[in-house]
Amino acid sequence: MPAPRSLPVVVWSPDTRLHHPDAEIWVGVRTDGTELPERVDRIVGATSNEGWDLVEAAPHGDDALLEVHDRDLLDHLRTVHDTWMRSGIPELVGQDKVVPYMFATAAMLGALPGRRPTAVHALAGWYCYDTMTLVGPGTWPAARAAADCALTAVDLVTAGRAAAYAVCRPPGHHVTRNGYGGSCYLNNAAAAAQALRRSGHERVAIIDVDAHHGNGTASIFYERPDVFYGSVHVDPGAGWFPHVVGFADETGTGQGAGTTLHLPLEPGAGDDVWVAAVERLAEAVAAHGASALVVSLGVDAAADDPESPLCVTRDGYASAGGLLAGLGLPSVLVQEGGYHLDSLGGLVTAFVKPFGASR
Ligand code: SP5
Ligand code: ZN
Repeated sequence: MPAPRSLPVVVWSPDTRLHHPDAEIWVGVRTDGTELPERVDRIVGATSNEGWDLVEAAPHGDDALLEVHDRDLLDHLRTVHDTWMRSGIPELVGQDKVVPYMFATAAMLGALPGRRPTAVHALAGWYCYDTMTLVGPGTWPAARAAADCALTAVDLVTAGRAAAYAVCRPPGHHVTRNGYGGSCYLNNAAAAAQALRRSGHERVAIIDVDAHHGNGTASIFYERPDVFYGSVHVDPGAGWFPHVVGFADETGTGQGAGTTLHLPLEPGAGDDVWVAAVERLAEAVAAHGASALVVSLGVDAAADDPESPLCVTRDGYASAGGLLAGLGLPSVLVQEGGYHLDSLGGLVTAFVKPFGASR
């Protein structure tokens, strides 16, 4: 029997497993990767146990991606691993993943313009802004598949589903127009929001409940009046990634003044304050007049998660899902972070479930 139309539909792709970040370089040390392919298996397993429809992502062209990213970022991600493998570096030092060693920040350039480097080991840091987001042979096909998951979810919602959840992996909210980092390569949520705009929604809202501020998404839409970005996250000023942005006084600029809302929370914050913040975000979505919603669904704010100090429970995620589903908007839910394998699936289904309740 086909599932009733009101159940959430889950979009995935086996290709999202092709990215293998077996290591992250953190403070100069090679540490184990956290954003693992097994995340997909855990999430898909949990959604299957709920009996939700599972749909494989359909390939999409680059159009929606090119509206939120520069073409040269896409070209770089597609080609850089091949270039790296031909560069002699793997034979020289044994590094077969693309890792930057220098970054052309304002500290290096001052008033000088800076020129795109020719050496691939320098080029790596022209686009990647940290040392934790390595590129291997499967990174581009996986990142592209993750974007296809998000865009297929948009198609399903545009065709009349109330909500669709995309198992995007690798995640995307740290990717700016022209730079990547934070375990992210392509901004799936931004592409989804832009695709919803193109499908006719004049005002779209993105709500980001990942434990970290989505600096990529925020920066892409910071000057846009039509796409609202609201996020609850651990206070970057308390020492957490992305450290330099995500503060409450960043509210948008120019035409986009007032369409960004950042709600940073103290480390240790639990369900009461976190759910109250999500409620404020939901109110802001309504005030913006959005007719469609994108959720950047990171579940790394959970107490068990190794990558954040927030202490949200499964009940907290369920309440947050209920508040956002209660807006009654066509909704595209996009997976972001969440690294505790044993609790990952339950957190995701707790949040997504209210989007399938009769509306
Ligand atoms: C999408 C997402 O949740 N990205 C998280 C980016 C934050 N990464 C900061 C990592 C800080 C160091 N963690 C130690 C990991 C050791 N493997
Ligand atoms: Zn995160």
